[in-house]
Amino acid sequence: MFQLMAKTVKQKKAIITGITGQDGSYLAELLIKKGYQVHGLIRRASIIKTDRIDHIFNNPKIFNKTFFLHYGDMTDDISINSLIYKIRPDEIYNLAAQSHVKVSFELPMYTANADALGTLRILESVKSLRLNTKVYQASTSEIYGNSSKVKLDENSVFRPVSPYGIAKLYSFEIIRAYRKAYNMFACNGILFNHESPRRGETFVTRKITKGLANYVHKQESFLLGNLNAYRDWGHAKEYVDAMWKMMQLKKPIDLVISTGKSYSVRDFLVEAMKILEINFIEIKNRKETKFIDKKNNQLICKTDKRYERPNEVNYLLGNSNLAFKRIKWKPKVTFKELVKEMVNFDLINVKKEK
Ligand code: NAP
Ligand code: F7E
Repeated sequence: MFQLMAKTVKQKKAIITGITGQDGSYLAELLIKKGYQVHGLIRRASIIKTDRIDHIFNNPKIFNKTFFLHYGDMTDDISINSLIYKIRPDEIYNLAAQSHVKVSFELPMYTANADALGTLRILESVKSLRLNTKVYQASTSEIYGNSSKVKLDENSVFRPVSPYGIAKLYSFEIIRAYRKAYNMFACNGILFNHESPRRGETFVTRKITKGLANYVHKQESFLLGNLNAYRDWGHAKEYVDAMWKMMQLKKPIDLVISTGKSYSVRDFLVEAMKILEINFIEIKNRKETKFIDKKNNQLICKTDKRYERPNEVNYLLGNSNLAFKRIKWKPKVTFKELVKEMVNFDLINVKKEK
């Protein structure tokens, strides 16, 4: 009897765009564990860049059985439409984006195409194919722009200041508009910064942990931009859990996903040096700030204007009370634990590279 019942449970199908990214890789693991058939959208590149999903890709029990990869691009209508037509998924997690805020000032058109119109392409495909597919959109705290030092929630004002934030605000609003106009299950997770050992190496947290590992093993120094910006940093693994929980709700809602604590870039750097037992002195002049190793007088890192942005978001702090109420989501990993995990990961990796 039990066997008969088990057979009738339909395996859910999900498409993840951005599967090769930090969040895509954690989400793929989570959905596979939950018994989903997972289809990832992947861009063609001249080099192999599936590092974050190689452990899934190289598992013959999973690859092409419950986990599939398909070439496509968020800027290419046909690839999005034909993938959705072919798979007819129960859920789509739209995580693909040109996700670097500073790069968005240099590539504003491309960022708008991928990050704003890409979402529209998904919504239009689901709508025109008359599917009941649920759509999750990876929204971001960058849509708030500069706020006073208050906890930001679902009702705060959105005033983005970067091409990235503005493209993501378009996506946020188009998700809401399609939800209302066509009664679609479409929701936005307004995610504040989330990091992990899988974080891209050009984002500040990973720049710091990798930079310090290089300093420890190879005595190389590194450059940073604005040390005074504050971010609400959580762990990516916990944030993908929130995405899935949002998609299991009966009715779609938008939720802020954050830790409720904010630290500066300087705090992150200092905490990482503390873990590595590096005693430093900070020397400031009008041009730059330097961090010098007290032990040997060597330069650890210094600031450089080239890493500053034309518009900066100075302070971000989220309020996830609604997420706790509606999906029982609460982050557990503390700031110190997050920094420690990333520092230890890079320390071992750089040692292996040597
Ligand atoms: P990530 O590591 O930069 O990954 C981005 C993914 O998008 C990669 O798989 C990338 O593919 C893919 N992609 C980029 N442009 C594409 C295109 N034109 N067509 C198809 N795929 C494309 O980002 P993440 O940290 O995992 O973030 C996931 C999502 O959440 C993003 O939408 C980001 O904007 C948003 N978000 C992130 C944070 C955060 O703190 N991490 C916070 C709020 C919102 P390649 O590997 O080929 O480059
Ligand atoms: O910068 C400062 C920089 O690039 C954080 C993305 O996932 O989160 C991320 O965007 C802060 C900024 O992340 C360097 O000026 C100093 O104030 O790590 P980041 P971000 O811009 O907050 C949001 C929520 C997203 O949605 C995005 O997709 O650190 N900073 N020095 C630096 N930043 C970088 N990248 N490099 C530096 O050398």
